Amino acid sequence: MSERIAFRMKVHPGKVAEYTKRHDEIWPELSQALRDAGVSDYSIWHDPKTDELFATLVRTADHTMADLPKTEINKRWWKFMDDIMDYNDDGTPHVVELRQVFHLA
Ligand code: RM4
Repeated sequence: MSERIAFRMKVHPGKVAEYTKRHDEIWPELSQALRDAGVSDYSIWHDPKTDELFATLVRTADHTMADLPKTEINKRWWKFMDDIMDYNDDGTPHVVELRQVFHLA
């Protein structure tokens, strides 16, 4: 069993090229940590009009995504990314969770 989720994040104006580059060169340890947490089929799309990022991913029923922020690798990645994305005051990326309203299987 698995589920697909979707959420929005935001990149700073003029920073999408850098954002894309960093993801093209994503740290293998971070990809591994995501996979180990039960995440797959993760993609992020950019809206050039608003600089919003639209992400979808699939996660297993027994995923451990909630534990990811506690891992060293995730902490390092979020620190690395904090100059080009919108963040909350607590040092986590600003994420808006989205609700699925339609699905054609
Ligand atoms: C994003 C952001 C997310 C992370 C992806 C891989 O820019 O940091 O939290 O899951 O990168």
